[in-house]
Amino acid sequence: ADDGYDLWLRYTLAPAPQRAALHARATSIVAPGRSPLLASAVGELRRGFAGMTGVAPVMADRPAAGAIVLAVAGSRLLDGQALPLEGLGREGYVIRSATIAGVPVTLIAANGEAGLLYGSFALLRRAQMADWPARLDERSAPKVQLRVLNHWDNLDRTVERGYAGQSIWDWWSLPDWKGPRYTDYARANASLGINGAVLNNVNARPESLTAPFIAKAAALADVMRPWGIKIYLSARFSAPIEIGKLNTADPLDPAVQAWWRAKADEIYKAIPDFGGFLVKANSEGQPGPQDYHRTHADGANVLAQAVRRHGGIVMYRAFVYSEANPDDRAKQAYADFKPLDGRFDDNVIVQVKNGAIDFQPREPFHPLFGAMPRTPLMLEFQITKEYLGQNFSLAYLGPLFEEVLRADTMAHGRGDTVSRVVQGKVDPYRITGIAGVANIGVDRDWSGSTFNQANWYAFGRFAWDPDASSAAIAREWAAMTFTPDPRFVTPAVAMMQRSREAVVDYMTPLGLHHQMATGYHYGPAPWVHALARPEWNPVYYARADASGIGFNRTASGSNAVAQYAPPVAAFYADPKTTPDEELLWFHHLPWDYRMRSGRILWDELALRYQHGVAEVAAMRRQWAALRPYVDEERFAKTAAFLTREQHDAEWWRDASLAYWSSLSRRPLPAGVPAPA
Ligand code: GCW
Repeated sequence: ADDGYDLWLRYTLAPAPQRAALHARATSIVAPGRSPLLASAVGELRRGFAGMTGVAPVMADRPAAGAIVLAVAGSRLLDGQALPLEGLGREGYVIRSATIAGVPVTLIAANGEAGLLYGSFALLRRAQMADWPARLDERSAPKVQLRVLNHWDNLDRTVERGYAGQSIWDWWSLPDWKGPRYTDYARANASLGINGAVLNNVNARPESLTAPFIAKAAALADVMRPWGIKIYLSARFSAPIEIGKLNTADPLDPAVQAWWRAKADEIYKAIPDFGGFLVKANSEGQPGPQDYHRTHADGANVLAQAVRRHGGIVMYRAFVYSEANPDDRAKQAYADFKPLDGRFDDNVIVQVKNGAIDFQPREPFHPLFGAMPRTPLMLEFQITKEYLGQNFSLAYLGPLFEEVLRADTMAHGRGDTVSRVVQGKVDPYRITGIAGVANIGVDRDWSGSTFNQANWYAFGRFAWDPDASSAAIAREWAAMTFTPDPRFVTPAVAMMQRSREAVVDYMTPLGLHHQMATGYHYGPAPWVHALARPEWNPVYYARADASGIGFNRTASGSNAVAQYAPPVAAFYADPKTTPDEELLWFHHLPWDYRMRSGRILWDELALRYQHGVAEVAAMRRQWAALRPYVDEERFAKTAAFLTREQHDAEWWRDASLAYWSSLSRRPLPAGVPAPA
C-alpha cells in the first residue's frame, strides 16, 4: 500500500534489470542457531529479498554461491576468515563479500546476535538503496549504548505532544492481545539500531507501576525482545504514596527505599530484562525530591538502588524549571544539577534536552554538556515537532540534530563537541545514551505525515552514529521510502535539507524563541504577556520594546553565558562574535543595530521572515516537480501539507511583523509585503 504504513521498509520489487542480479546475491541464507534474535534477522532478510526480487531466499545448512551467511565470532563458518570483530561490542557487525568453502557469499559477522540483526538491516538498506558494491566491506558499531525512544503516551491513549493519532499501546486489550503493529514498530526501530523504548509519558501516572500495567508492559517486552529492544517505564516520584499507601515519598526514608526495591523486584519478575526508570521530578508541577528538601541526586539514587541488583538504570531528567528562578529559565537546569556532579549512583544517567529552554526550532547547545565530568549525560532530542509546526511543516530535523551534536562545548579544549561528550569521549562515562521523544501514533503513516517519518529515521541513525551526516541520512531515507532514482533523491534531499531552516526563519529568526501560541504551541503569539507564570509568556523571551529586541544573557543581563566554558562564554558575550542565528538569544539590541549584512536589525529581521516564506514556496515547487516519481497518495498528502505550511508561514510572518512593527515603529523593507 502507498499509505506510508511500511515506512522505509517497503521492499518494493526492483526493476527487472536489477532484480536478477539482486537475487543472485541472495539465493539462500545460512544462519546457524534458532534464537529469537536470529529468527528476526533471518525473517527480515527473507521478507526483504522476497519483496525486492520476487523470490524468497531458501534456508540452507551450508553456503552455496550467492548465499547470505550469518555467523557470530567463533562459528566454524568463519574458519579461515580474518574478520575485524574486535572493538565491535555485542551490537556491531561486519558485512563482507567473501569466499567460504570455495563459493562466493555475503558474510554478516558479529560478536553477538544483536550485531547480526543490525548487520542484516544494513544489508537490506544497501539493497533498497541499490548501493551494493561488487566487493562489499562494511564495519559498523554503535557509538552510544542506550538508543531510546521516549513515548509521551498516556494510559488513556492520548499522546502528549503527539500529532499522529492515539497511542500505539492499546492498554485496554493488553496483555491478552498483542497486535501485529507492535512487531512492525519493533522492526522499524531495530532497522535503525534503536534498542530501548520508554512506554509511558514522563508526566507519569502512578497506575503505570501497578500490577495490571506491569503485566501489559511485560507483554510488550515479549514482542520487543527478539528485536533487541528493552522496555523502560516512566516513574512518578510520589508513587509510594499514591499506590503504596505510604505517607511520604522522601527518598531518604527507609520505608520509601524498601517500597521502591519491592516494586523493582515485582517488575523484574515479570520483565527480567527490564531496562529501568525514566524520571521527571520537580518540573512543571511533577512531584520530586525537593518536596522533601532533598536533592535530585537523592531522588535519582533511591530509584537507582532499587534497580541496580537487577542490572537496571535510571534516566533522570534535567528538564527542570520553576518560578523560583525568576531571572532566566534557561539557567535553572545547570544551577540545579552542576553542583550535584559526582553525587549520582553509577547506574544513573542524567538526561538533558538539546537546549536550555525547550525544543525550539533553534537553540544553542545546553550548557550542561561538558560541565558534568563525573556524571554521565544522556542527550534528549524531540522527534515530535511540538514547536516546529507539528505534522504540517515538512521540517526534516536531521540538520537540527547535526548542529547540536557538532556544537563545540570546548569543555577541556577545542573539539569537545556535544557528540563526543555524549559518547563519553570528553569525560569517561560509564553509561552513554541518546533519547528521542517519539512522533509515533496509530495513524496509518505512524508519524502524522510522510516526511515526519524521516525524523524517526534520522533520530535512530544519529543515535547509532552521532557523527553521521544529515544529508547522507536523508539520502538513505528518501531512497528507501520512495525510490533510489537520483532524479528523485537529489532534489528531495535538497528540499529536506532546507526545510528546518525555513521554519526557523518564518517562526523565530535570529535567535528568537518561544514565540508560539500558549499551550498547544502552534502558530504565532509574540504579544502574549499576561499568563500566570512569567516564563510562559512569549514577551519574557523576546523582551521587545521601543528600544530594541532580544534577551540579554550577557553579564549585564541574566549572565546565562557564564554557564558555558570560558571560550564559549566569551564568544557569546559579544554580539560581534555571536552568529546571526543565535544573536537575539544572547543579546538585546537596538532596532537599528548594524548587522553583518550591513542592514539594520529591523530590516534583517523582516527579511528573514520573508525568506522563510519564500523557502516554503520553493519547497512546494520542488515537490511538484517530483510528481513523476511518487505514488499518488503520498504525493497528494505532502503537497496538501506544504500548502498548509505556506499558509502558516505567511501567518507567522504577518502576525509577528505586525506586532514587532507596533514597537519598532519602522517601515517594512522592500521585498516584505505589508500584512494583509
Ligand atoms: O516541551 C515541554 C512540553 C510538555 C512536556 C515537557 C517535558 C512532557 O510542552 O508537554 O511534558 O516539555 O519535556 O517534560
